[in-house]
Amino acid sequence: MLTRRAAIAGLGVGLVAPALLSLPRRPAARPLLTPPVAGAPALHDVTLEAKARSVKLLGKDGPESTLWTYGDELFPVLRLKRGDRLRATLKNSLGEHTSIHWHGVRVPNDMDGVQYVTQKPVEPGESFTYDFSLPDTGTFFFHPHCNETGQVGHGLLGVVIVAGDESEAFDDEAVIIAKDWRLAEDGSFLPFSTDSGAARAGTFGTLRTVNGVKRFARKVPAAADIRLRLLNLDATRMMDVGVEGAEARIIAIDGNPVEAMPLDSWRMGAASRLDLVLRTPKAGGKVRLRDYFPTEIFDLAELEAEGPDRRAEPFDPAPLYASRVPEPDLAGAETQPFVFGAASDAIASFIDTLDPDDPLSKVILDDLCTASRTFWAINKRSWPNDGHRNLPPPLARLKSGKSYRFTLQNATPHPHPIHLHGHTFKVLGSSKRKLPVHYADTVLVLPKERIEIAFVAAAGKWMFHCHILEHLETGMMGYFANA
Ligand SMILES: [Cu+2]
Repeated sequence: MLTRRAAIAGLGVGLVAPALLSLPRRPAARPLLTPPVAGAPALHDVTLEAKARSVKLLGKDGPESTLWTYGDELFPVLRLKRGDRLRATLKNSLGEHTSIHWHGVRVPNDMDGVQYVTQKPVEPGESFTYDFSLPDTGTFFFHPHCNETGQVGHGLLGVVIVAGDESEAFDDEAVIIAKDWRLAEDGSFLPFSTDSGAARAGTFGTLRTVNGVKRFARKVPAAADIRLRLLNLDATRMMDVGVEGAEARIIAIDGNPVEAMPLDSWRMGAASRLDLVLRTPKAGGKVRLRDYFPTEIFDLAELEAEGPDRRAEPFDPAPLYASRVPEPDLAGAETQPFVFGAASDAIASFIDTLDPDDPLSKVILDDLCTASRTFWAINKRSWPNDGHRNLPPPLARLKSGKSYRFTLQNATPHPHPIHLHGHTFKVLGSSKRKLPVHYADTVLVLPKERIEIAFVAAAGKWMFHCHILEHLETGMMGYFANA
């Protein structure tokens, strides 16, 4: 059993120090390239049927578990190009209402998939068609937005890959989806949420998987530059990701290209994505993608090189094309503070600003969209539980097209991955860590940490919440109403 400490110590003594002496100087990061004009957009028509399906997650001799999936596949991957149009029909064959939220995709507000807030719930037997264009390249995902612990906990997740960021093609690509499951030994699901978990760091799964298997292994071409698209789609887990057996660079965060930077280790909260490129070893060599966060290191992937060498030149991946996310005006931005904390008595004193007939008010009468208890708050306001009559007013009303600078302050002893719908924000820095300036849609805010982000507001009602699913269900969620 190798611990993180032993592995790092081993690396320090055995590998890193002597190797450094002989390594050529690291070339300066090459800047991102200006994206070309997108080609003619293609139309992608897909049907995503949300339905129950039996899968042997506990091994092929183990019991069956009843998962909920989009179609016949666990975690379907939709591949499109920047500028393409996606027309995705959600067909609900479950016994409860659902929707699809396109995490990280800058969609029009009415395509954002939040029940009651941006659309009517898609009831059992009903369908709903999402229709929008993909403005940005990157690695994204999709999931429902009510009863998230239950629906995502059962497996309702899919991936959207928007191509068009590579100025030179890599030799291979692997999609790596990390997600744990709350399974009993007989294959049935354990309760997805517990009071002790929801009020602390979250309720963890009992089975850790990547792409639905306990040990994910794959063959890759030898001496090749391969791209890994890693998605942390767990409801709770935080990971410290690193690579052993190959030189690796981070090339995108939450799908947004960055100037290639060496991967030492990168911390990923729930809902975060990381794109890496690495140079594989010669045939027979192995590369491990590892999570150093748990006491016992977990291997997310084992990649074994095979076949003839693909490349002889030194490892220096071509820069990606830059994203086209609107650049916030930092000098002219309005600053707003947001404190993520425990629920307080303030939840009892909501001002009912919404008309009870407003569709938004219906959200709290629906027990799929609210929990029965409240532990968390944003700026002392909690997303209501089902004991409240009305929704709280929005956290703020922003002006579309205007730049905002938010400070995100974590006043709890637990990390919170904070997600803003419909926007890609610029992470400017942290009060505790050296973070590169980068674009993201979800940012991990550690205990006692303050993170600054900036973005240009878009029109509509946009959710703002922690992506530890139990936290959003027990109060750590709000919304912006932007005109
Ligand atoms: Cu949280």
